[in-house]
Amino acid sequence: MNTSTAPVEVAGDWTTEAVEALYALPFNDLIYRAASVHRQHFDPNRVQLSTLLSVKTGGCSEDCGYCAQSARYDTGLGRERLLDVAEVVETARAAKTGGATRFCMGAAWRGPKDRDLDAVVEMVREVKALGLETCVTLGMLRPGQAERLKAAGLDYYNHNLDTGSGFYGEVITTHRHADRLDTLAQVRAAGIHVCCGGIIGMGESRRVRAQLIAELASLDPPPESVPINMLVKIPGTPLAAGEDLDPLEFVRTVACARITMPTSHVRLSAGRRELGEAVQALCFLAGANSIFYGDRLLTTGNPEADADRRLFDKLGLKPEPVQGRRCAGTD
Ligand code: SAM
Ligand code: DTB
Ligand code: SF4
Repeated sequence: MNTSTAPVEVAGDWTTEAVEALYALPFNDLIYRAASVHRQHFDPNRVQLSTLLSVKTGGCSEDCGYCAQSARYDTGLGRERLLDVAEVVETARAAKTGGATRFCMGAAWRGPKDRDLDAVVEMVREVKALGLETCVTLGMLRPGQAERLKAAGLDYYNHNLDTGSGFYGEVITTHRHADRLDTLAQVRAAGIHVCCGGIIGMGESRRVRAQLIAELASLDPPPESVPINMLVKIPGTPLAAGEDLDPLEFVRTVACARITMPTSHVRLSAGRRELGEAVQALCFLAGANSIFYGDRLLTTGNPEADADRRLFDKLGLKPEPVQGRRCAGTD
């Protein structure tokens, strides 16, 4: 008997209160609902694989309290140059050989200068030519920049809301939540798919987590790709000393993302090493259907590809082919 009286899927705008009510469901009811929604829109045994590369590491002007790459904190990372296009293309080719279908290039910038964008445009063009989906995360965009990226063949732009708008100023003071929305609007207007999610475990309340999910789900349309990151504590950053979040709260967050954004790919992102296999398995059950694949994220470690292949074998999961979604959708 299904003891949950609420409907299995609710369309339309999500309020913080409605998402809080999902979080408050008994765990089994929440996971059951999320798994049911997942099966309506996707093959539940397919997972999309994205590989990340930091193409410009460190020395960022912004003060994001979680970030290893902010120049304001002594995290032991120096400022590196922008990688050469050839170096990036080699790494992308290896990622494709390893089984990734999307290649995501990250830069530690507040936003790209037009000169920097020339090189990134070339990277996008060449990575796309390998037959990979392309994604970049470069910070805030200025008018015209999204169009240049689109013309080069960019499929996705990653720009996270990171946390609920009510908590944003506690974590970042050098730019505003509204600036993030402005860049997301430019990305949409240029016809690029949106990759937008957030981080949990930064000392925020459950209400803030519910606000983040509600704000993501209320983007119109919701992001095609939703990375859910567990904070990776970086020594030297203001958030390094906070308390650990219960991993089951991470699973609940994945489930809430799945229910509120039924046709989006929900990506189990930073923090997988710390979550372990059993919690990751619960996340896949709760509707996560994408991961970062490869032994590095941007500056920190990720499970080895071999370990992920063994986990997939244990769970009977298969990598998703490019554009492998089962039902018609927006991405
Ligand atoms: N500078 C660009 C920006 O801020 O959008 C792109 C790079 S930034 C590192 C990309 C995302 O990585 C952030 O929005 C955040 O969600 C995630 N991230 C960064 N550091 C993290 C950490 N220590 N733990 C979890 N997620 C993190
Ligand atoms: C996202 O949401 N998570 C990725 C990607 N988008 C760019 C980055 C995670 C970074 C984790 C910390 C690090 O490696 O520096
Ligand atoms: Fe890190 Fe991006 Fe913030 Fe810069 S803007 S400190 S790279 S999260």
